[in-house]
Amino acid sequence: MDLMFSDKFLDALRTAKKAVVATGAGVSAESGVPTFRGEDGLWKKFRPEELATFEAFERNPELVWEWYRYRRDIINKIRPNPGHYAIAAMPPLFDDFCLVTQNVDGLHRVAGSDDVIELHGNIKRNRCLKCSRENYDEDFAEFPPLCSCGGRLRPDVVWFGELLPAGAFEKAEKAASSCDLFFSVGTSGVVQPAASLPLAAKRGGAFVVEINPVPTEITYITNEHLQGKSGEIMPVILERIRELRRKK
Ligand code: BV8
Ligand code: ZN
Repeated sequence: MDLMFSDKFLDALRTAKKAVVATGAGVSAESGVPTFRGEDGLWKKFRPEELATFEAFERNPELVWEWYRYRRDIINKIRPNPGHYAIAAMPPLFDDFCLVTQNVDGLHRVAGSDDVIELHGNIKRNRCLKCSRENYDEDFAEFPPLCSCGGRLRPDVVWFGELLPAGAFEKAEKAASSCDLFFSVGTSGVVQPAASLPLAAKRGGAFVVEINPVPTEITYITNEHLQGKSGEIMPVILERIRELRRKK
C-alpha cells in the first residue's frame, strides 16, 4: 500500500518520545465486529437509547441481554486483525506509550497489548448489581442471569449516562495531553468524553494523526488524516517508524 506521509508526520514518527494510540470500533471492523454508526452498524438495527442505557436494562433486561449475547457470539468467533497486531508491536519503539480504547471487545489484549485502558468496559465481563462481584461466565442457569448472591448480573460495559471506570479517563487524558504523537484510529469521534482526547493531545502540542476511511467529527483537529483501513495502514506506520529509527 503506497501511502503518502507528510514530512512533518515522518519527522514526528522519527523523533516522538511519547505516543498515544486511541481506538474505536473501526479498528475491529476488519475482524468482523460491526461498528456502531457505519452502514452495517449496530445502531442501525437498534437505537442506543433503547439498549445501551441502564434505564433500558431496567425496563427490559431480556432484550438488553439478548443484544449483548448476540454481540458476544460475534466477538467469540473473531480474531484480531493486522491493525491490532501493529499497535501491539509499537510500545518498544517509544520511551512512553499508552493505548486507550473505547472498544469493549477485548481484541487489543488478544493481540498482545497488555496495558490497555478500556474506557467503556469489557463486553465479556459480567458484574453483579448487588455485590459488585465480576465474572466471565457465558452460560447462565437462568435468564436474565443472576449472581451466586442472588443479585442481578449486568454486562460490565459503560452505558450512556454512566460514568467511566474510576481513573480510566483521567489516566488517558493525562497521557494524551503530555504526548508528542497521538493516533486516533477508527473512531467517529462522537462519544464523549473519549472524543475529547485528540483535542487534549493537540492542546498539549502533540502531532495528531487520524486513521479512518472517512473524515470524522475530529478530523478538523488533526495534523494528518490517513484515509484508509487501520488493518492496512497501521502495519505501514509500524514499518516506517522502525525504518526511520534505524537510520537515526
Ligand atoms: C458520560 C459501551 C458522564 C456499551 C458505549 C446527553 C445526555 C446524556 C449524556 C450525553 C448527552 N450528550 C452527550 C452525552 C455524553 C454521552 C455521549 O457522548 N453521547 C453521544 C452519543 C452524544 N456519553 C456518555 O454518556 C458517557 N458517560 O458522559 O458520563 C455523565 C454521567 C451522567 C450524565 C451525563 C454525563 C458514556 C459513553 C459510553 C457509552 N458506551 N459503548 C456498548 O458497547 O454496548 S459507546 C459506543 O460508541 C462504543 O463504546 C464505541 O466505542 C463508542 C464510540 O463509537 P466508535 O468507536 O467511534 O464507533 P463508530 O461506529 O461510531 O465509528 C467507527 C469509525 O470507524 C467510523 O468513523 C468508521 O469510518 C471507522 N472505520 C470503519 N472501518 C474502519 C474504520 N476505521 C479504520 N479502519 C477500518 N477498517
Ligand atoms: Zn452478587
